[in-house]
Amino acid sequence: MERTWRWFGTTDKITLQMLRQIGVEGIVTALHDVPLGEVWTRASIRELREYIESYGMRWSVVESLPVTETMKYGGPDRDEQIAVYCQSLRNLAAEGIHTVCYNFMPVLDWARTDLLHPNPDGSSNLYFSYAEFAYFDINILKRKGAREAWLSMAPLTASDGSTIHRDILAEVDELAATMTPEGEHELVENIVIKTQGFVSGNFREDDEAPLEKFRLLLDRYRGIDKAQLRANMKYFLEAVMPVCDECDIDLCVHPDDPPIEILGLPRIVRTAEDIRWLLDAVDNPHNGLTFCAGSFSAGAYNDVTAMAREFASRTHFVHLRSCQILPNGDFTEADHLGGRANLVELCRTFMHEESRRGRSLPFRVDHGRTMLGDEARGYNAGYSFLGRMFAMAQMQGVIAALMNDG
Ligand code: DNO
Repeated sequence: MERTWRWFGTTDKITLQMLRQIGVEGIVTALHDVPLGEVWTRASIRELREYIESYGMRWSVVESLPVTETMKYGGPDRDEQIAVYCQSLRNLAAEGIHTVCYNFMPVLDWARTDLLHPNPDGSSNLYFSYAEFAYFDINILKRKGAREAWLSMAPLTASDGSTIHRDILAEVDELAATMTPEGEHELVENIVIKTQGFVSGNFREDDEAPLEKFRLLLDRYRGIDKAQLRANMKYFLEAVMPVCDECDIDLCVHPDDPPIEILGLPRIVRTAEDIRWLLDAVDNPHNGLTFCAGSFSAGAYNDVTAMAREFASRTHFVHLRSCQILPNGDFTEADHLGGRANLVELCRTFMHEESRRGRSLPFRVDHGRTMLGDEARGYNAGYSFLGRMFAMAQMQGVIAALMNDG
């Protein structure tokens, strides 16, 4: 499997010199400076590609070419935006880049409530707390109907399949009793700014009124239910597939992270049934999947090993990461050799797939612990250096052992 690493461009504190020393072969990146909705020009793609190549690596995967909100909710300018998207795809292919990751999550790209959740050993991990997320929704965002929605929320499922009985509203009220303005500020930073700002999403690190923007975006989805969002995704896929065919681009959707419905928004890339739907809706090998084991493993209803086996033939990019669901239903990111996703088994499955195809599949370790001083270096949330390097070495060992077994 091709060892790749997500790198955020020339301003990333983790440099290509560093990555070369630790054995990275391919780079996963995007033109992070291009504003949402604008064409990625051939010249800018070439410049970044040549920069990467000057360090002896290749630009293997684009993560992500952003699908703008209008394409997701079906706004009046969606065809215009699809044309921009197609042009960027053509330009990428012309520069030799043929694997493109994207997501179809409304408004929020990914969500966590705590970015430095302490582990007993002194390192830290990303964490998602239902109570804190509900607090953000009800007390900070003040979304209309939020309290009622959390009240009627379906019970959470534990890792062993049992039902978790939890009074989220009581927990929110308990949090409210001790919450400080700093605590609220931190939640907004974690949910909206620090996790979204660097992934070329809707929010920037210097956004002055992120909550206003958030509410406006949520508004755009009024009346968009699961069926409508699916229809919009199918429309998008049907429109871009001819370009993918013409340019041999593997487009691979990233699952919803976490795989739950949040903020009253439909999320349609969460479960095996969703993936089956989207691969069948436009049955073309170029319409593929980014198999993000971390996102899938955060949902107790997802059997990650079975999903890998079922969808390997349509997987074009693999994210190796594993989550642990806690007894109260919250989840945290586990060690890469632990948690719900059996990454050893997943490597075996994808290595079989590689032999079947006769070409290698790019993988990257997704996220990693923050450890041994990573926390003081100002890396992007979840994208530490030492923690990710440690995880990559673990995965490299697993892959070497499997290769040895034949
Ligand atoms: C977060 C990432 C996501 C992912 C995009 C893909 O760490 O997994 O930002 O890159 O959703 O489009």
